[in-house]
Amino acid sequence: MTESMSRRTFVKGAGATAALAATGAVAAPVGSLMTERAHAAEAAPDVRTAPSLCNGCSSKCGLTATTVGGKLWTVEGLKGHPYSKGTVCGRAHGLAQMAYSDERVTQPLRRKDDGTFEPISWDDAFAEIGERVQSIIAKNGPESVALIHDPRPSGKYYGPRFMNALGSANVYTHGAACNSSKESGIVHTTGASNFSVDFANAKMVVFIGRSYGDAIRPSSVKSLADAADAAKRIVVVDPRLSNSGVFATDWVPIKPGTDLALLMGIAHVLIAEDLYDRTFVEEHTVGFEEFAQNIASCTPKWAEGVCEVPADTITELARALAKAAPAAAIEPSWRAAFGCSYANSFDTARGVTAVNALLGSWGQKGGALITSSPKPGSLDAQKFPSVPKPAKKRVGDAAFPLVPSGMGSNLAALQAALDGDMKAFFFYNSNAAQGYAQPKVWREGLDKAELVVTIDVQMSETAVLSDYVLPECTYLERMELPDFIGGKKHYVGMRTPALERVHPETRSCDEIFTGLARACGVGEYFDFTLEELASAQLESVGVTLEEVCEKGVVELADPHFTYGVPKFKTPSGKFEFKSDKAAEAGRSAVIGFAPRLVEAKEGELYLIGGKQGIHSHTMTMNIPALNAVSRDYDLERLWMAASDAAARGIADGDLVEVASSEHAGKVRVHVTQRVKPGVLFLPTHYGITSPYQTHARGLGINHMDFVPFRMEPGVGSAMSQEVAVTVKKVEA
Ligand SMILES: Nc1nc2c(c(=O)[nH]1)N[C@H]1C(S)=C(S)[C@@H](COP(=O)(O)OP(=O)(O)OC[C@H]3O[C@@H](n4cnc5c(=O)[nH]c(N)nc54)[C@H](O)[C@@H]3O)O[C@H]1N2
Ligand SMILES: Nc1nc2c(c(=O)[nH]1)N[C@H]1C(S)=C(S)[C@@H](COP(=O)(O)OP(=O)(O)OC[C@H]3O[C@@H](n4cnc5c(=O)[nH]c(N)nc54)[C@H](O)[C@@H]3O)O[C@H]1N2
Ligand code: SF4
Ligand SMILES: [Mo]
Repeated sequence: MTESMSRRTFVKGAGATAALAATGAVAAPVGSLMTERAHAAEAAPDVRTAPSLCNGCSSKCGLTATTVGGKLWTVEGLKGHPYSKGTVCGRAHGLAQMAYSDERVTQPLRRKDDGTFEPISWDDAFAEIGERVQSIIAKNGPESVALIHDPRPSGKYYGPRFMNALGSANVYTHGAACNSSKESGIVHTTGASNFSVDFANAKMVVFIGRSYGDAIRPSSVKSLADAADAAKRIVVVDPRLSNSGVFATDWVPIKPGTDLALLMGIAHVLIAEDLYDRTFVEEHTVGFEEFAQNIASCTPKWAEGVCEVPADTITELARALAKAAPAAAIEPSWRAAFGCSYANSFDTARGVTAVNALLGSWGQKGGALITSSPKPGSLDAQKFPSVPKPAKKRVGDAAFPLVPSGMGSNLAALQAALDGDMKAFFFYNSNAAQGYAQPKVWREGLDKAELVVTIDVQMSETAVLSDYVLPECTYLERMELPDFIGGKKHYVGMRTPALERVHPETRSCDEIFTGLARACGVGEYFDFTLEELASAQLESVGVTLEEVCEKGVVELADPHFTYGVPKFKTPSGKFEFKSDKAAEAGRSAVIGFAPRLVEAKEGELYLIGGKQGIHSHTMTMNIPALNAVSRDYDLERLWMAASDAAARGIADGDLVEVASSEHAGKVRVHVTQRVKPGVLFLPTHYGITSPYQTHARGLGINHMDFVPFRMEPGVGSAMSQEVAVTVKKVEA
C-alpha cells in the first residue's frame, strides 16, 4: 500500500497525463510542436478539417483530422465523442500515419506458386475469387466458406451480409482471442453482454487484470484519474503492477488464472459474515442456496492456498466492499484475466458478476450498470432487401454452445479447416494467423484451405498466407456507415473521408464487399451506395447524414437511463447463480471454483501478456514512429521478477531463451519488482514475422507462438495464457 500511495502523491504533483506519459502509456506532451503546427497551418493555404473515428482499436474514438494542402497535419480528439472526450491516445497519432506508410498494399495481389505475390487488376481479382467461391460452394456447400473479421462500422454490415448472401452463417470476430469467455459468463448470469461500473459515483472498485492505464480508452483513463483525485479506493488485482497502479490504492499480486479463487473467497466472507444484500438475493436471483453450498469450503485460507493472495487481504477486501456497497463493484475487465485466457475464464466471469450480486450493486448508483445500445430502425425493404437466413448453423456453435452469438469461435472454423471441411476463408481487418491462436496451426489450416482472401492495408502475417490480398484504403481515406454507441446516453459517430486516396488502386470496405458479392453471383443484395444506406440508417433514428458528417458525433434521443435493479434478460428473468445452459454445455451449472488447466512444473514460470499504451495488437507494429519508441525504450523486453532472475543468474538486459512445448525464442529481459515471482510478463504485440513489414520485423517475440492450440470447453476461446515456460540465459 505504501508503494501505491506514494505513486498517487506523485500523480498529484505531476498531473495524470504527465505521469502516464512517463510510464509510456500515452504519447509525451507535444505542446510546442502543436503550436508550431498551428502557426504553419494558419499561414498555409487550403486548411481543411474532417471528422472521423480512429481505427486503432474497437473504441473507435471520435477525432478531427486536419489537412494542409491535402496532406494530413494533425488528428485531435472530438470533444463530444463519449470515448475520446477531446483526447486521442498515442496509438491514434501513430496509426494516422498509416496512409503514408511505405509498406502499404497499394493494389490487389495474387500469390504465385513460389509464395511471392504479383499485382493483378481488381477485375481479375474479383473474377477469379468469384469463380473459385462458386465452385467451392457447388462442391462443398456454403457452410465451407467463412469470414473472420474485426469489423468496423461498415464491416459490421457488409461482411456478414456478404457471407449470408452466399448462404453461409460462418461469420466470426476475434472474440475467441479477446473477450468471448468474459461476455459469455456475463450473458449466462445477467442476460447482458457486458456492464460498466458507475465510476463517478462508486466508492470502491476492484479491477481484475483490466488496465485502463495500458489498454487505453481516453474516457476510461479520465474516469480512473478522476476517481484517484477523489481519493476512492481502487484495487488492482494483477500478477504485475500495471500502469493503472499510478491511480490505485492497492496492488494485489495474484497467481495467474486463479482470480476465481479470490472471488469465491470474497463471496464466502460476504455470505459467512452475513454482509451480502439479502433483499437483492431473495427477490432478484436464482440458485443462491446451491451457490452458497458450493463455496462453503472456499474460505479465505483455502483461497490463499490457490491464488497466493493472503487470507487477511481477501477478508479485508470483502468487508470493505460490503461497507461501500452498493456503490462498489468488481469491474468487468476485458481480455487478459478472463476474456479468453484460461480453462476457467467463463467461470471467472460468472464469479465477478456473482460478487456484484452479493453486493447488491446491480443497477445501483456507483455500482454495476447494464445500459442499452441504439441501433438503426427498419429500412426500405425494396432498396435494402433482407438476406435469407442461412440453412445451416455457424460451424462451431454446436460444439461450443456458450459462444457469444455475435462472435462465434474462429478457432472452431480453423479446426474445420484442419479437418478438411472449411475450404474458403475471408479475413477483413484481422491478423488471425499471428494473434488468435498458435500461428503454426493457423498456417497448417490455411494451407489446407482451397482459397484464402485477406482484405488489409498492409502485408500482415495472415495476408502472407493468402491467395489474394485486396487493399483497402486507410480509415482516413474513406467514409463508413454510422457507428452506433450505447451507454447511459446514446450517440452516433461517423467516419468521413479526410484524405484523398493516396493510392488510387485501393478501395473501401463497402466497395470491396460489393465487388466480391457481384463476382460471386449475389450482387442483388448490394444494389445501393454507402451514402444511401448511411442516410437511411440515420434517418431511422431521427438524424441526417449531413449533420453527422459535419459534426462527427451526434447525441441521439435520450434512452432515459435510470438507476434501479435492471431487467435481467436471462431464461429465469433473474440473476442466475445457476444456469441450465452452462450445464448443458458441459460446464458447472452453479457458480463455483474451477482450476486453471496448466500448472507450472519445477523450474517453469507462467507466461502472461498485456497491452502497451503505444501499440494496438499487430497493426501498429510497423508504423515507424511507434516502432521507434519501442526500440528506443526497449519496450519489447520480457518482464521477470528480480528473485527469479537472480536464481537463474540473469541480469537486466540479458538475452534469454524462452521455451514452451511449442516454441523457443530469444528476447532480452527487463528485471523488475513489478511482477510476481513465478510469473513472466510479455508485452504482446511484438515478434512480427511478415517479410513485408521491415520496420517491425525482428523486434521481440510473439506470445501466441508459445501457446498450444486448445479451446476452452463450451466457449471455444483460445486459452491464450494456459502455458508455462522455461527461461535460460544465452549469449547475445
Ligand atoms: N494500448 C492498447 N490498448 C488497447 C488495445 C491495444 O491493443 N493496445 N486493445 C483493446 C482491446 S481489443 C482490448 S481486448 C483491451 C484489453 O484490455 P485489458 O484486458 O485491460 O488488457 P490486457 O493488457 O490484455 O490485460 C490487462 C492486465 O491483465 C493482467 N493479467 C494477465 N493475466 C492475468 C491474470 O491471470 N489475472 C489477473 N488478475 N490479471 C492478469 C496483465 O498483467 C495486464 O496488466 O484493450 C483495448 N485497448
Ligand atoms: N499474444 C496475444 N495475442 C493477442 C492479443 C494479445 O494481447 N496477445 N490480443 C488479442 C486481442 S484482445 C485482440 S482484440 C486481437 C486483435 O487482433 P486483430 O483484430 O486481428 O488485430 P491486429 O493484430 O492489429 O490485426 C488487424 C489487421 O487489420 C489491418 N488493418 C488496419 N487498418 C485497416 C483498415 O483500415 N482496413 C483493413 N481492411 N485492415 C486494416 C492491420 O494491418 C492488421 O493486419 O488479438 C488477440 N491476440
Ligand atoms: S483508444 Fe486510442 S487507439 Fe483506440 S480508438 Fe481511441 S484513440 Fe484510437
Ligand atoms: Mo481485444
